[in-house]
Amino acid sequence: MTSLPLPAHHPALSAADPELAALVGAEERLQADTLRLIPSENYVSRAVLEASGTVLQNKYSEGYAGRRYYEGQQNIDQVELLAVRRAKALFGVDHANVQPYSGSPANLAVHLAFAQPGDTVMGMALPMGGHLTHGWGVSATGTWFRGVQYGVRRDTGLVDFDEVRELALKERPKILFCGGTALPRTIDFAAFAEIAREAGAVLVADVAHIAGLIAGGAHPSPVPHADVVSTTTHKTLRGPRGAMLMCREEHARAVDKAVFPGLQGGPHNQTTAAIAVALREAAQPSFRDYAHQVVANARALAEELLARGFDLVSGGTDNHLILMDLTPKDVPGKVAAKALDRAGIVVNYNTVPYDPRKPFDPSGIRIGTPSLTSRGLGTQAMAAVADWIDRGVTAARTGDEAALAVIRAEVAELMSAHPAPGIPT
Ligand code: DSN
Repeated sequence: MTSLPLPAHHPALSAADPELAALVGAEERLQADTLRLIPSENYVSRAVLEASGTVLQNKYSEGYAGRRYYEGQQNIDQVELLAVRRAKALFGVDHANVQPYSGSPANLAVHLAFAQPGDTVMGMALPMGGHLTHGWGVSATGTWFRGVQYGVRRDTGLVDFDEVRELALKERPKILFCGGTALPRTIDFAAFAEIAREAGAVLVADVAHIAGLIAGGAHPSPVPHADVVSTTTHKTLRGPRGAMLMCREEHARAVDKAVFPGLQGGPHNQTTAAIAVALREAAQPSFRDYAHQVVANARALAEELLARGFDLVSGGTDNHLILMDLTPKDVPGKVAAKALDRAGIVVNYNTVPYDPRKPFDPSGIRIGTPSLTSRGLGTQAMAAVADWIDRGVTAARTGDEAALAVIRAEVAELMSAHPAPGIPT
């Protein structure tokens, strides 16, 4: 039995399973006390958390609203239709499917909808900033399909559209993915769309990282350009862990069929409800302010890091994300990430383009500003954040645990002044 304190705001859980309740409480404290810089994470509101924990999870509802394989859908149909309606309005799309369990199943569903096993699919290489599910070799999308991959230029860290066009015209993929997980710059959806048209490919914009920025008007929308938009709902969009596929009407049937019955069974209705809540939140004027502040904070943080001699891939950022190559600092990414974690700063180690090191021990770290912005930190706080990272990376190199402990105390003090959304104090 753990000796961790029980969270008083989870009375039923604490009474029924104190061991688990204590771990939940500990995670709440960890998320409250630390500076969370992983760019794909965020803090959801209490309303989103409550919707995720409702009795909607007790219900099976395979199928779609009005066409279910189970009875008793009077409320579930309304929940799903509400989420769909809000997604369509927020992103300006013809069709939205809110049932994918998460981003990877959503992208696999796209493969089922538009390609046959063995067909060629094209996406950005994982070590260049792409995603596993865009045809990378170790993923089902790269073993059941024939993945071909583009990258970024070594000198600029940016996509070379001449290279993408040349590859697409040579390989003629059925699907062309744009987007990824470590892309600090604006995605030129129009340029990708032109190449996809020339090559006869379906263009899928995977905007999982930037969906909230798009909803808030802080990043251009893929909607006029892409055939399909794939996104998770839990990153900058600040919803529950889930995903959506959005598309033009002409692709609606193929997408729906691929999600169910092609890939999944019953949708997670409690998640659908929480997605609906998050979409309502994202349609408020305050969310536009949030999205623009995320970008302003990332830009300010990038400037502060550059001023401290950090090497940023592509020289900076246009969005919420910064990718740093720590080679000039003489510290491997993993060593730095683990030291920063001990200092209360949570990042992830990451490959950088053309990384000579291995993915499990790469040269870089990846950081972002969605979570700290959700806690109300503004550009004026970014000098302190950069300073902590700088001191933390130096301490990682010299093995100075005392310096990490000092940073941890300073971080906790700042965080205590900025309560975390969704976490009772
Ligand atoms: N795992 C997500 C990320 O951290 O970017 C992508 O799937």
